[in-house]
Amino acid sequence: MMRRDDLNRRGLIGGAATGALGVGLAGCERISASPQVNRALAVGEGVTRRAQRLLVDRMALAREYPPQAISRDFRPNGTTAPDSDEYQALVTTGFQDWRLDIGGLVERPLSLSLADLRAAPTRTQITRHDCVEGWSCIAKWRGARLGPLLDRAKVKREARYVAFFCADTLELTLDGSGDYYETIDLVDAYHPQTILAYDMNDAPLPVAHGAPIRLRLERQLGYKMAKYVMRIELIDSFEGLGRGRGGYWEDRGYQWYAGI
Ligand SMILES: Nc1nc2c(c(=O)[nH]1)N[C@H]1C(S)=C(S)[C@@H](COP(=O)(O)O)O[C@H]1N2
Ligand SMILES: [Mo]
Repeated sequence: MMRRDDLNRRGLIGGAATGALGVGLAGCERISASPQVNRALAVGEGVTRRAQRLLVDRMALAREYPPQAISRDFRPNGTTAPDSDEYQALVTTGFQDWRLDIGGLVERPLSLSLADLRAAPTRTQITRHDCVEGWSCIAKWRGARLGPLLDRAKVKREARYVAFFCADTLELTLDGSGDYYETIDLVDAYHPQTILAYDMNDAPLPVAHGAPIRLRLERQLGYKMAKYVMRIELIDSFEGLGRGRGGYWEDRGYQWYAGI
């Protein structure tokens, strides 16, 4: 039976990413994906139908809701106000001096302002946020789609994951392993609903929910959706980050792939 691990070994998940995937996937919008994904979806390339189905499933859209479903009070969780002087200074100036750096295994590192992000290809979605602690809230998110940004940065072939580094430290440790970070693979990075959200319910993202931007990754649990993202890096392994398991909560025992 073909499992996610097999896909990984075959290099279908977590490969380098450029190019565009054609139309016609059930329930999907036009998706730009990695050459590996494109190849896997093409017929007669030696990839089993089950592997194709797994990939198509990974790319299916999360459920979206009508405006009436939006939660009156969306519960903030984890860090609700990073306390570093650096972050406080950014808040004071309305994030005017904030830049999102996209680097690592890319040919063209980017440094983007909020205005740059607002001018980038965008998506708006009303989705449900599920926290591993057992609560859910629905909100409307608007943000820059991650895929086109990665295309702009030109992801190198050897890249397998996208790492998000946040402004907050959730646990004070000597080695910095208490800093919040997350990693996702390139299939998720290129999913059409994967956005760097700068608006929540038609207003700028509040500090409690991750200002100036937070990741929305609608097929996975809440802890994957890094708030206060300061820097993005394309990497080939997450062993060297934190305690090596791919994220702040993963380092403390949670699953790396938190599919819902
Ligand atoms: N930087 C950062 N991102 C984070 C967290 C955090 O503490 N710090 N908490 C995570 C968890 S467990 C959840 S459920 C959501 C909470 O998002 P919310 O505050 O918008 O509800 O953010 C996730 N992303
Ligand atoms: Mo959570």
